[in-house]
Amino acid sequence: MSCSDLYCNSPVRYGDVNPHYDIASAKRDSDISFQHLVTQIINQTMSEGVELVGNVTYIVDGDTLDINGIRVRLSLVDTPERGQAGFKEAREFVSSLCLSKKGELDVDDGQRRGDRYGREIGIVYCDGVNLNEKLVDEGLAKILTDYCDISEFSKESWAVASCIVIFLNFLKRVGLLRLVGSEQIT
Ligand SMILES: [Ca+2]
Repeated sequence: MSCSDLYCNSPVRYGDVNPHYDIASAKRDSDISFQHLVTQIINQTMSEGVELVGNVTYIVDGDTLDINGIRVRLSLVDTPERGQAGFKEAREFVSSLCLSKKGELDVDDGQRRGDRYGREIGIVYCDGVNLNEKLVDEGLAKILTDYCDISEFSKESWAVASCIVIFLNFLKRVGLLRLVGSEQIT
């Protein structure tokens, strides 16, 4: 956001709507077009995007890393734990893609309170590459379906196929879906 924008010196948090924002006076007092104003307001009220940008300082394992020393757990993906097959491969893949590079975190709005370890949860982009998606595409991670019902990212292309199965099974359990007879959807 440049300093020609209306919120430049505003205390308003990214993603909030400025309560002092007056469209009429702003339009009168500036040469910003009405369409520009509408676009700004829409952008301000949409789901928050990247909220943390920094250097990837440490790789814990395939699904956990530090950005500027802040521990981040990747949303919806699960890589092998230490001692399990695939642990080393996943960790090394994340190291090569992310370590000492630019890391951006889009916090999962559905898991904004973090997890029981106090970690932030979200999608991490390493030099612009969606790490969550990349791990799934490379076969290094599976979708952690436990959080499909609350995650902001359940409908992302890399997660939806696994998450939709959970959703359909839920509908079936509660009797709202009988399309597949008595067979379990897998
Ligand atoms: Ca978000």
